[in-house]
Amino acid sequence: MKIDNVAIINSLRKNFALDPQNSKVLVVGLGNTGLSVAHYLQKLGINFAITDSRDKPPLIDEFFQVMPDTPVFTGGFDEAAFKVATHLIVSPGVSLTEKSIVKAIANGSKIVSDIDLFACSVDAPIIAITGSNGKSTVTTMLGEMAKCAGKKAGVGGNLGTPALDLLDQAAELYVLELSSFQLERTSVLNAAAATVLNVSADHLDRHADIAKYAQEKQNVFSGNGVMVINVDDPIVDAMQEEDRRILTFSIKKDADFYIANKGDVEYLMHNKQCLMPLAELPLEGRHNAANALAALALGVSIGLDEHAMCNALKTFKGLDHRMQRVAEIRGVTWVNDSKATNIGACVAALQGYERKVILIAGGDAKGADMKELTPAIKEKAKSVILMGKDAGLIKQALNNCVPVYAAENMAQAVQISASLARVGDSVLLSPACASLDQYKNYQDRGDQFSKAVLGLLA
Ligand code: UMA
Ligand code: ADP
Repeated sequence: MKIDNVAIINSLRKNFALDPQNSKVLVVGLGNTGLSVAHYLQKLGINFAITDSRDKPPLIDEFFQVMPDTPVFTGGFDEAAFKVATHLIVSPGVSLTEKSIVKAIANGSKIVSDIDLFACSVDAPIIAITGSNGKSTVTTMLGEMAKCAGKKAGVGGNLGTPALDLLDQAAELYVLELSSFQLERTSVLNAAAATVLNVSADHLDRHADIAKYAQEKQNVFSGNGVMVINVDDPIVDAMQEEDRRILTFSIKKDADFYIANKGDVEYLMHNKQCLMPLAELPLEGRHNAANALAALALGVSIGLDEHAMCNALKTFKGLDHRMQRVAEIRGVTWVNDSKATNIGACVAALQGYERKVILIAGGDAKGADMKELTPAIKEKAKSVILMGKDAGLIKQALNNCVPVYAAENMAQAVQISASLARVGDSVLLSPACASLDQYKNYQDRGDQFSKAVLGLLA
């Protein structure tokens, strides 16, 4: 860790009264976050115990190899460990409404997140990116932009490398994707620039309602850095604070970063200046123009060169499982948007099409009201193939406004789609739901889709 341990300990003491000699730290969750926290605490010489409710957490073997002497409690949350803990470092996958955690907080334990620890440990500017959709795309875009501008950036957080593991390499700036789960338990983030890309219903099985969820997202603006605001989204627009430097972006109206026609050509614009033709952005969908504008605004706010940033956008390939073209077979285009794990992402995908598509959707709706999907499906889908746990909810919400077919698995969904598709059609996997009811994760779901599609060639 190329960081000054004394300065970090002082910061932890000041912000969290966390003291290596007297505090009793309990790390809750032994996944990627828990392991990164464990490495961090070990390097600082802070003793801790670790607990996970699962019998065999995924990284337990790796953990024992490097920290064999640390107390580990698995197969349930150990009451005794929570009782003595002065500080709980809780992984994002664990809800703060867990009984043991609620009780510990009532008894005076402090909640600290891995993002808090990270913020206490770096001097380089942090760019923080959250939102219901587009986080990974914008985070990756900005990482590429920094590289093109000759800056060494650490890129991670909810995407890829856990934040604390980024400390292992020196960086001139950090680009962090942050989830609502990470933000709800973070109190000292002071990002140099931050954005909430958009807010639409997601994770309502964990957050009480959309207002509470939006409030957790808003936490990304804590401190006094630049606020990058999507003025097309009323919930985000209302987050603007007085006395802050604000950069706005919009794909619909005038803003600091916006889209305008010059002759027949649409441009990405900054304050009346053409940055690049939109057609040179090699990504499908209008929502990706918004993502590009957000990334440009974030980059400008920390002084990255605009020319270099545009060069990065022109060569940006996009991420797998997001509007990814799998194949064109017998005149039918097959698109994998498996990462569309909520309604907002599916609606954005559908809105990108001029012709009606065949949509494959379904999975775990995570408590969302599927009726919000109906208008976009009515307008943009010619038929829908439903699968997974909440297929019934979607079918009910659609109320026969389009033909609906049931599939038990992806192979069947692809077969049904193939039988319906005609030359010139697109088949879009954009499930509007999480995948965990039927798949290991969204990548597994997308891979199974691609495999079944390519199987049609045989
Ligand atoms: N779990 C238990 N008991 C425990 C601890 C965890 O049952 O004691 C379960 C959780 O309920 C969850 C799973 O284990 O289902 C993983 O939880 P975790 O917090 O231990 O996971 P990590 O491996 O630490 O990964 C977390 C993020 N996971 C979640 O927020 C669920 C990862 O984001 C993130 O990459 C990683 O930290 C590093 O920062 C994943 C994710 O799905 C990709 N994020 C959600 C999203 O993008 O929608 C928010
Ligand atoms: P996140 O990290 O927030 O989940 P991703 O970049 O991984 O975001 O994209 C997730 C899903 O959301 C994909 O289906 C993608 O096509 C869609 N998406 C990306 N950007 C946006 C946006 N700005 N608005 C709506 N949907 C988006």
